Amino acid sequence: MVSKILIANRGEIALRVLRACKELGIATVAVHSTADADAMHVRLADESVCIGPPPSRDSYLNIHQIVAACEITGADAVHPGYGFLSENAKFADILDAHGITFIGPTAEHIRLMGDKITAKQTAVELGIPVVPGSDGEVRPENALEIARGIGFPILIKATAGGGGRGMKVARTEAELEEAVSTARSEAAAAFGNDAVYMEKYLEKPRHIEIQVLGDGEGNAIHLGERDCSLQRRHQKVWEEAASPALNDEQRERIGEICAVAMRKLKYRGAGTVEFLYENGEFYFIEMNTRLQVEHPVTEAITGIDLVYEQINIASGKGISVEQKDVVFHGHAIECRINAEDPRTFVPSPGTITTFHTPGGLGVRIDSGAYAGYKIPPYYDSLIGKLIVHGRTRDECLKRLSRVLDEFVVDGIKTTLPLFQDLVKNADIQAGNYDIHWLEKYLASTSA
Ligand code: MV4
Repeated sequence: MVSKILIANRGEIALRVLRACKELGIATVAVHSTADADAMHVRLADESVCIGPPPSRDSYLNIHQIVAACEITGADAVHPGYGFLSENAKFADILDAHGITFIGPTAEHIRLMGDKITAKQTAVELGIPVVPGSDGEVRPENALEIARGIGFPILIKATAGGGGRGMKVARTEAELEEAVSTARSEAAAAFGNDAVYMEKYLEKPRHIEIQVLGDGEGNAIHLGERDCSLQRRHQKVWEEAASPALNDEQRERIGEICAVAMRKLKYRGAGTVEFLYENGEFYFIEMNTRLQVEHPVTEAITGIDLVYEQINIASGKGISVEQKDVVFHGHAIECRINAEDPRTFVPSPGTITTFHTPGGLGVRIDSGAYAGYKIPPYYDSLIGKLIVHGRTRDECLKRLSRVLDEFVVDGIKTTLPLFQDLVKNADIQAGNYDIHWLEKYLASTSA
């Protein structure tokens, strides 16, 4: 049982988790840094604890402070949100040692998926299709032989990586040695681990991810896909469900592969299996063992509250729906509204003077922002998410265009104008884009 949840996060996701707790009748504890004393998640929680100074490492990443806040308030469970400690196996272990429920997978599954080589090996064992590549780590002395076996172009990735850091493309044999050496030193600098592996480089894939839920006892379901191909520097900008690239049969097939895999793994909680998709084929790249920023598009088309499911699973109540009862309705698009210059993406912290949010059918806004709110400079620049739902993709796009016209944020720069442009773009309207589309578009429109 779970009766009081400490939310170890801030911003819109802390609010998102709070809302599910309230609907479940579970008491909430907010934690915050000194920079977030005026934040909405602090105001709306039943109790709050200040856990340290502004830098994340001293507050939202400070495990001891968070455990102490649980002890002080009597919280019996922690929801980590995304980012911060959400995929920290040590945190899950420490909570366990204190008899506090971590609302998420086992520490063992977090570790398994946190190492990209063991994640990929596990995917193979579970019957998930992967990108052709090296069998584990590649040492510089074996690189050429392994690369010849895979075939060029080759992508070198950090074992400890994720999010695109430490990746290097080698298009020819001549480029290989330097690419391996650069990837290794970048990996060492970024992750303190210079191990790398190799994959066939896919030139123009889409990024399609499958949402899964498992009860930890061998029952698991999938909730379809999200298309997250529209990214800039590995930061997602626009996500949608369903993917404009998939038909029902492809969705069923890859979804079922993931659900079966999660049953075999006895996966617990919410997870996302990430794929690259090219020429009708799916290639596993990573699995995220957390709730993701873009989860609302899945909620919009399934009607299933993912945080409610996470909490029920952690309470031992299992998943509230069976696979046969999961039905997809219409189309949803999420726009990440960042406090950034819409052209340069330079952060724009400061005070929001006007915050007028749109409304109407099919509109959801997840945000902790309000008029008078001062965005602190210490954290990521996401100030809100706009999620629009329609019966068809076309209806969703038209609604999004209307909603963007209503949205007013003054006092700071935001990425709203970028979405005004994207929603009118012919490629976007046609669903005709891959993982490189947005960066090419931004380069072509920067005059
Ligand atoms: C790839 C790839 C092409 N081929 N793997 C980037 C982040 C990391 N999660 C995986 N990434 C990629 N892996 C192979 N074999 C291209 C990328 C990639 C990418 C993937 C998803 C979304 C945006 C991307 C942007 C650049 C590169």
